[in-house]
Amino acid sequence: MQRYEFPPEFQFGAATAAAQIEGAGHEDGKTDSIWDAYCRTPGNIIDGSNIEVACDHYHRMEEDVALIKRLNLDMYRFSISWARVRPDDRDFNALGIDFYSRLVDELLANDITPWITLYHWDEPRALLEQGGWANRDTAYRFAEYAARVYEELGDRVEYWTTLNEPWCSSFLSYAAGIHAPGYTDPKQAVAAAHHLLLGHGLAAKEIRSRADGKPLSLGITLNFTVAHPADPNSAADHDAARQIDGAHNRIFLDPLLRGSYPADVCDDMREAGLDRVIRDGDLDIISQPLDVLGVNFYNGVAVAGPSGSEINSTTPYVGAERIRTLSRGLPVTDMGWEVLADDLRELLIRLDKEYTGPAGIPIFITENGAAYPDVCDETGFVDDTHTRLAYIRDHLIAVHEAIGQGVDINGYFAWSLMDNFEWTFGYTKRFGIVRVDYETGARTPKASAHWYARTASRKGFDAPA
Ligand code: GBH
Repeated sequence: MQRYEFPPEFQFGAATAAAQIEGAGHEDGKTDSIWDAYCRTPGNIIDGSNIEVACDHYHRMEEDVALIKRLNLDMYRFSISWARVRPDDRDFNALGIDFYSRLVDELLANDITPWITLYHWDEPRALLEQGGWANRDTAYRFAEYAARVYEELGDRVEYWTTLNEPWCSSFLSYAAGIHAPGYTDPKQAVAAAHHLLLGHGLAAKEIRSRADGKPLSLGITLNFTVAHPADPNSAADHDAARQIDGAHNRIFLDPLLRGSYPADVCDDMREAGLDRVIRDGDLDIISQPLDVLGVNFYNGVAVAGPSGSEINSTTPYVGAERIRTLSRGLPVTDMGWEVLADDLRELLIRLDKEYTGPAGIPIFITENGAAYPDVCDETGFVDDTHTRLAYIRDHLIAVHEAIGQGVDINGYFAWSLMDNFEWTFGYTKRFGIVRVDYETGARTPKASAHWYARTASRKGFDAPA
């Protein structure tokens, strides 16, 4: 056995998102988010489910905070529902704001640090009627909403994330047609990506200007992939890896941390109109100083260019439609995503070298985890020792190794605290370290949760060498 010890200041947490857990879809003044609407169209969600009730967290908030406390977690990352706080993008809703204010107070009373994400994909449907993120004005609406939430909660909350995974809310949502609103228009996707970044910068300015000496750790969370050329000797495969890296990682990293879009990404996305949506001054707004970078990581991929063989994924990438994802023969999760913790270590070392190190900003892993087809006993207990627990343990080892190589990583959030609504997959995919019985609402910690609770309290664990 080997001991993996984390620095005493390293924080352990778990993450969720409003639309995935809250429910109360139309209560206390909340009106439709784009996901409420998306769920109503038959065929969009594979089990035909919706988010009207989800995990009923809105009504079980105190119980859920007590659960986080029992798991010894230092931090809890949650998101605020824009449609609850500002229904229809009109008047701010006092009852909606009050829910989050009570949640923050409950966390603080239990000595758990709140970490707020302002946008985890659930804007008011009214904004979509104006074009959603393809409309530049949405960035300004987002900054207004962010400013108000900060005014309400900034006295008690230090950690603020503007956006969760802008790749998903642009390319997956406006080009791939996989997430709400389900569009398949590369031009709108590229506009959405830029307007999301602009919204981030505008919101960051509003928040920073209101901090007024209060402790503030302001950042953004990106989802990263690690793209390997399927055949290291193939120039076409290397170019495919370059494009995927550009379309997932660098298209967001470079404007944020270097103040410009990468030249090759501009070329790849010229036809989709990337250069046409950028206005003078935008990049200065986008490259606001960051205090922290949130890293979400699930899996890497091997990719091949136009001359490869077997096709097993059809994820459309703007400017890279002919790229194919090939199996590396690794074990996969219930999502079909390959499991290789080394990819996370490689990513963290690269981010440190090329982006966060030079900028002098720390990394937090804001999401990492896995869905597996759980089997529970009659008490609701799931023994996920050899699936989810192993995934989280191996990725924490990768984080530990990256820290050992000098990467400044200050914390890790497991995705997710509890089983929840997995977007297009409805309730069929379980990412929780805590099981949710959707009939009764009962929460039951899985083996992974027990292990994670021990890890959090000891700031480390033992694992086979
Ligand atoms: C996150 O997104 C979300 O923030 C969270 O809400 C969600 O529940 C969670 O992850 C689990 O899905 O090209 O087939 O190898 C995940 C973002 C983007 C991760 C696509 C996997 C590549 C899949 N995902 N990515 S593939």
